[in-house]
Amino acid sequence: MADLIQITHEGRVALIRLNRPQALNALNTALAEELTAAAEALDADKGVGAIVVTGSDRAFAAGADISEMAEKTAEEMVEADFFSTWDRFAATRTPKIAAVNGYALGGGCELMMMCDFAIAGEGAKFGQPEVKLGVIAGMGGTQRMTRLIGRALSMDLHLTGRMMDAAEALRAGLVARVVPDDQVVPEAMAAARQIAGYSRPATRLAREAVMRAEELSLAEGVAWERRLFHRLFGTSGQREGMNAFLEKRKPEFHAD
Ligand code: CO8
Repeated sequence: MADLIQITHEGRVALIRLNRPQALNALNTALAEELTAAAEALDADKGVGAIVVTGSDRAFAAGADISEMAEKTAEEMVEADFFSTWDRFAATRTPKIAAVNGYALGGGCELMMMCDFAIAGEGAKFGQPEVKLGVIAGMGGTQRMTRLIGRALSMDLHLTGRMMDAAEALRAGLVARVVPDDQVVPEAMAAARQIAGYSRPATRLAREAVMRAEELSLAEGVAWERRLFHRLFGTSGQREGMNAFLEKRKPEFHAD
């Protein structure tokens, strides 16, 4: 059987490509496990500073695999804690960029939202169409989308199942950038190279601090951020970054 994902490395950036094109990269259990194991291994590798996750030209991912789920019973779903693998993917700390062409629907849109930000092609389409299947989002969509784009639009997408185009997704804040379709992966790789060129603790803690904004009150979040800021003064990245600025030279960060 062909690998369900392909991983290539370019310097300190890893590119993960979902590889079930015949099923529009529908996310079955095997793919979830392979992708999560790969992300965890890359997360533990100090030589990797950023990860790009992408699909094919036609689909980032058209959702959880409906053929795998269709016959399952509630007992089986509870017993397997179906979809819990994705919590491990979301918990990886390396900055992750979703590079999205084509459909990002259901679980595909949810996988995109588990990444730290998304760069989409002009032809990309987004949605949470689970309601059309008699279910609801199950990989965090109702929660992450509502935090990202607000209740009104999130309700609209979850209740009508309609698709949102790239221009609307950009306006809504669902994606960070929209570029021509053939520029999606190059743009995401360039952003990933930029991130991977910085001090690894700085990018990890920046990510952690921003994520905390979704969980904490403003006062708690500001205090959390300040503690992380203080902690970075124990890293070689802080010394190198600030000294390089004062010495008017380009910083050389190490994976510390
Ligand atoms: N699962 C399985 N197979 C899929 C999926 C999917 N999500 N999406 C597409 N495919 C397959 C099709 O069955 C088809 O296979 P085949 O060639 O063998 O017939 C192939 O991919 C190509 O798809 P289409 O022929 O349909 O291509 P079109 O260009 O005509 O349409 C669409 C593209 C609009 C993307 C269409 O495929 C579609 O609507 N797909 C389903 C989208 C969807 O509903 N996604 C949500 C899935 S549910 C989910 O993600 C979370 C569920 C939460 C459950 C909670 C449980 C705990």
